[in-house]
Amino acid sequence: MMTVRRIRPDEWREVKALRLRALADPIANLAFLDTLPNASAQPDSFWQDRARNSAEGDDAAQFIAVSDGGDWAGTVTVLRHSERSDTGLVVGVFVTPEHRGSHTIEALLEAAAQWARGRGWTELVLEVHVDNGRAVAAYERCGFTRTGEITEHVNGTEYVMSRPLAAGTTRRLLLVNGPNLNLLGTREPEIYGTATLRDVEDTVADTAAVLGYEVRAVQSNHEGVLIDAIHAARDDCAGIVINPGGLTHTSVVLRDALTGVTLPFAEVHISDVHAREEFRHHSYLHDVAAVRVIGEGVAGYARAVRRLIALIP
Ligand code: CA2
Repeated sequence: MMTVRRIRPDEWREVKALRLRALADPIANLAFLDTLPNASAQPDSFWQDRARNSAEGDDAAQFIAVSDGGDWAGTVTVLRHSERSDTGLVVGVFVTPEHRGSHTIEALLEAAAQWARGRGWTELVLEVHVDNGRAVAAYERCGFTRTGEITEHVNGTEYVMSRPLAAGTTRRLLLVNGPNLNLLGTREPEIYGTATLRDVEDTVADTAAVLGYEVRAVQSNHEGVLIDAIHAARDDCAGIVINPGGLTHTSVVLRDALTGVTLPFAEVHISDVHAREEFRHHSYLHDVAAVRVIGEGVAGYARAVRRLIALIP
């Protein structure tokens, strides 16, 4: 299994290592306008700036595929096109030889497409060397077609390929926080940490946005309000991330609502419920949740979002 995510600003060493690997690769280096000696000579500040911009910027995003073993299997970067404001330019595509042919490129380009769509862009374009038939075939599998244009670069002739990004396809998740979670960050920091509900909602929205999803967030201390929000999700959401709070251990009604709407959902608990009182060990959702993240603090919400989205077709 491969996880695709945007890079983090502090990952400049890994960004550099993967880039140098790409430039050293005899096939992949056809694709790059840079050279290994030039990239190797760049100071740390170059890689630090590059990682920061593509981790946090609105005009650039670098995605990586991370294998189960934790190694970086591939990367794709999307930049705002310098001449067409509604277009993303895909650059820096590289998959390590050991991960080629395992749908890594599809997953990376899908993440890039979703991010670009989230920016309101309507098209992705890229350039691919005419001698790189394998890459042309991979891009075609990912929905790119040749536009008929060709460009000339120092490393030879390239085809221009483009892929439309259908409008109005931004997908949405419902984030549900149950009773008492409005108190997050104000009490019991030794159990729940210091992040507030607002922090949780922001983290979930940011994580989902990278993958092209919007989030509608609801918190309520009233079971019926939560049930109504879950029912409404049927109309416009692709999945649900829920921390049901104490209702986890008591509510058949909540379970019925979640199974009734037939959306995949992720059950999140900030604390390690299994290490706490006996009555917290049982969850009415444990056998129907598509994803469960327990005891990873507030960061567990972001992981739940990524795992849930990976399951949505
Ligand atoms: O660990 C979790 O996320 C829980 O779902 C939180 C629930 C608890 O009943 C579950 O057993 C585990 C409680 C949420 C109450 O949140 C508070 C946060 C700060 C201060 C007081 C309550």
